[in-house]
Amino acid sequence: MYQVEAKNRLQSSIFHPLLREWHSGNLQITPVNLMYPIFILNSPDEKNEIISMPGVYRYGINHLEEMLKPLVAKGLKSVLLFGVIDDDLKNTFGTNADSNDNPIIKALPLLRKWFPDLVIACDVCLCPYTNHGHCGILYDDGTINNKESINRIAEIAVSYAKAGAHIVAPSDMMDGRIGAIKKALDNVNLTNKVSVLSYAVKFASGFYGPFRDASKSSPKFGDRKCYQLPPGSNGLASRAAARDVAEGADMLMVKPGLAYLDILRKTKDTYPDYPLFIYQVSGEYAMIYHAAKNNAINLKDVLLEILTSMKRAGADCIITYFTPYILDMLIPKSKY
Ligand code: PB1
Repeated sequence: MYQVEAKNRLQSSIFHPLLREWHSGNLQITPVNLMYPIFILNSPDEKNEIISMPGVYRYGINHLEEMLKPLVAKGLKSVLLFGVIDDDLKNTFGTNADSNDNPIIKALPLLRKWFPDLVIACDVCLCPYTNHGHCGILYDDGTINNKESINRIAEIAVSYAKAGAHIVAPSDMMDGRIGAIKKALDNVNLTNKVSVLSYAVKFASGFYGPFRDASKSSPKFGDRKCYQLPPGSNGLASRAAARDVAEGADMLMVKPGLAYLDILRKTKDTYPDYPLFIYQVSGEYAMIYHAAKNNAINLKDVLLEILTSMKRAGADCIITYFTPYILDMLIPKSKY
């Protein structure tokens, strides 16, 4: 029987109106171009503010509906889910990541029921669930076992797909995980129902500190420089994007944002046929927040300026913790 090549399967990019909109190009900053990252705790009734990211909270499942309802009413179109579990639930394989008591697995069917039009992306990685805090499976010597890692990442992606994710977004940066995920989705006949948003061009950045605090996902030893791109690597950035396109990614991402707008532009120019996401990461959020808090900048003006720079540099969608604030900014105010 004729096998359609992964990158020629277009249905996974068009099964939802929002995906179709992303593929249709949209030059204004509207809710369509925003994706809101949300931290979900394994304790259902807990809610706590993230010290390193003032104004950003971790939510137990029982807080999600009440938190999201007003944002969806203001036009929120998509969210990106991150699980946060207690250390005693972590192990070397990140077993909790796709277990029945994983906060993402539990939240997905509820979010789909409460907000049928909300597009739900799930970050797929091992670092929030491993006791070593790395994004993959390790050999005994502490180095990355790439083959095992991509199999495990693909397993987790399928679990989130089965639980109701519209999009799986692997942030692990393992070589070949996009192809592994696409094949795994194909094996369970979900290729045309779940989109793969690849963190294709992701750098080993100093801007991730607050997130690692938020999701308790710092590496227990070493760092992530053996699997995240060196900040100066133009060539590796191009090769990473080319690799993930060839393996069937439906959408691409550059991360972090502000310090990598040249890479964003180059990626968009090279792959104009792919929706391109940019992640305004936790360190960028904290930097802007504290500058505004200390009256060094006007939050609304500078945030709008930064968002505009990201759109100008080619971003189709901006992943930002400022989403609630921006939704309020976008609500047309009566002039009189
Ligand atoms: O906001 C952020 O800083 C995002 C951090 C990001 C989440 N996808 C990763 C960066 C890191 O901690 O290395 C998590 C990696 N899975």
